[in-house]
Amino acid sequence: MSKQKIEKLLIGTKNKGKLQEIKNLLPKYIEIHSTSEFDLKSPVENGKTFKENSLIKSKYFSKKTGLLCLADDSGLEIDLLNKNPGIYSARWGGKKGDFNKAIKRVYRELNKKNKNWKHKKIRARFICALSISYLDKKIACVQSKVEGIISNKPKGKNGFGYDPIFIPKNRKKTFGEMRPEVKYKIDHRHFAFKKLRKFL
Ligand code: ITT
Repeated sequence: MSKQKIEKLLIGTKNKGKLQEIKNLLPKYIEIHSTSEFDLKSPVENGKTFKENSLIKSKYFSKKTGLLCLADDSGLEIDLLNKNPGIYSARWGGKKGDFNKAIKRVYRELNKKNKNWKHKKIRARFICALSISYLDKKIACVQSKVEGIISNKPKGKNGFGYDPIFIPKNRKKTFGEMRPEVKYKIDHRHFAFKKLRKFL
């Protein structure tokens, strides 16, 4: 598999932000397909880790379409919240995926833990597990992360999800304030992709 170049690949995600970012990371010779071309629901993500959930998605979408599938399971771990929302990051946005709501919940939970949190460095990291499967067979599964802190207010309109509240290490701006080309070169997905490159 590693010697044979991939020609066609389905990106097994319903998240438009991820899809855009993944399209940018993939080599241009690959013919990319997205889940919107098919009438498919998402699988139940009942894994205990990012990697398990990523494999659930890549296997599910591959079996449904017969295409080789790349899936991403990702999320934000906040140390003061015992690493939550973690694998539940999407669920904190509710059924409609409302990230204003998810961000408000992050601030509410931080307030509960420590009223003074805005004056402290709240360590956090984005994690990304990427997997490639063909039908029920795992071809690859890798994970990477980017360390940072939580901004004491949401900043910036770029990106998606929790981008407005995450400031990567050694930077001043949140991901939400960065131009996409800048974020794409330093985030969790970029580093996971580096590990995946040998399979492409
Ligand atoms: P799919 O399962 O269809 O891929 P999803 O949004 O449900 O879409 P996840 O279960 O992996 O995906 O949830 C990850 C959540 O973590 C996602 O909804 C985002 O809110 C957040 N997230 C992941 N990567 C992010 C990034 O680069 N910037 C901001 N938020 C991110």
